[in-house]
Amino acid sequence: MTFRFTTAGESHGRGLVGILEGLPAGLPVSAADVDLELKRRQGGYGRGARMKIESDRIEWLSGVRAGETLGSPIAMLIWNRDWEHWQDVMAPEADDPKSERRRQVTRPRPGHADLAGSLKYDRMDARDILERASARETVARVACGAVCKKLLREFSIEIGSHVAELGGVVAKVGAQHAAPLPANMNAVADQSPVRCLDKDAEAEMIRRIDAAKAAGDTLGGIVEVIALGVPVGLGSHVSWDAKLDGRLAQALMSIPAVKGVELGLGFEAARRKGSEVHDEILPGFSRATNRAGGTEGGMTTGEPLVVRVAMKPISTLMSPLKTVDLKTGGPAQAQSERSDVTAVPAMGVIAEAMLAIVVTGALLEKFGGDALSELKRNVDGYLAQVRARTPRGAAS
Ligand code: EPS
Repeated sequence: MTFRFTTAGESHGRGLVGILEGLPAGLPVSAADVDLELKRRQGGYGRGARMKIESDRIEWLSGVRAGETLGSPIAMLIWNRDWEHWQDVMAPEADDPKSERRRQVTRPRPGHADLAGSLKYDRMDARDILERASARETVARVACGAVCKKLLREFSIEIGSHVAELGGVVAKVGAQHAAPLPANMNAVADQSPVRCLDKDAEAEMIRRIDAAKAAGDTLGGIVEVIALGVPVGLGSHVSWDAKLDGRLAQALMSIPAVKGVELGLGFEAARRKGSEVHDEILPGFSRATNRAGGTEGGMTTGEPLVVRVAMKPISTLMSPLKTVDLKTGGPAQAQSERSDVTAVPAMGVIAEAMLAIVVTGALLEKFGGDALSELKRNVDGYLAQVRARTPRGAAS
């Protein structure tokens, strides 16, 4: 069964749906496991009033029975509480031709999907675009990612993230800094209002969020996402679309407002000599360093996957930029709907989900199995084969 996932739903519509197909039967999973991740995504200093309205939880629609997956498509539903206030605006039924729908958006926001989407889909009301382009959709991604994380945990693969930069403030903790990452990274990061592991940087980030809010502006940042325990050999060098680094870049770049994805040293590798970039191979096939960020030739190396994800500032500005009105064609100020000042802390949780989904896809592709027991046997057999290659007398 091919592994795939998709989502459906609009920001102020009835709700969101996440569908995962191709997971093995017999994986223990509960709504509480998923809701925990949804709660993490809702947090973060700099979020707007919407997060006070929502309290995201899933309802299983299919694919799980008696606390275990069935191997059939897993569908999860998350209701939008805010829909109560938007029922008439979002109603699927046609309006009385004499009345105009409320809350139309005709002044597209620079940086949002509003303008390109309205032209492409031939819409006069950009709400037809922005409702789906909204990052609210990421709730369903995080739900799917939470189930994937459960599967990965069965193989001791753990995924975490922290905010490495926000509003131009750089945290001095992370894979590229001397200060090591804590073993329980998420537990520590989740204690911080901005999910930052550097207390001094955290205080400055909060100051900058407050200042941006006061100025009607928004802030972006960079998150570092890390997967520990990933076995060597996921993905492949043989074809462009099999390469795991490419698949990670695509998945992470698809998160709303993400503009850059780096693996390991990323762009910095282009500035260094080869001797200062590549990770020397030690007896036992371990590495002296992990500057590659856990992939070589489109395959995992067995070292941690380290991905940095850059998010631009949110495009809804309370002090709006210039635009053109879709109806009149004349100059205007962009629409300023209620929004967040920054969603960088939440983006880390979303990036974890996307990383979990990609690694799950690669794991299932390599090892297959209709039941978790079968998948485990397949993984164990492969790991034994790799261990048998370790030269005699080498460190294990
Ligand atoms: C978003 C705008 C805001 C955010 C929303 C994403 O929503 P609203 O317009 O309802 O205030 O809060 O994010 C979420 C609702 C969420 O769950 O993350 C946008 O335009 O992208």
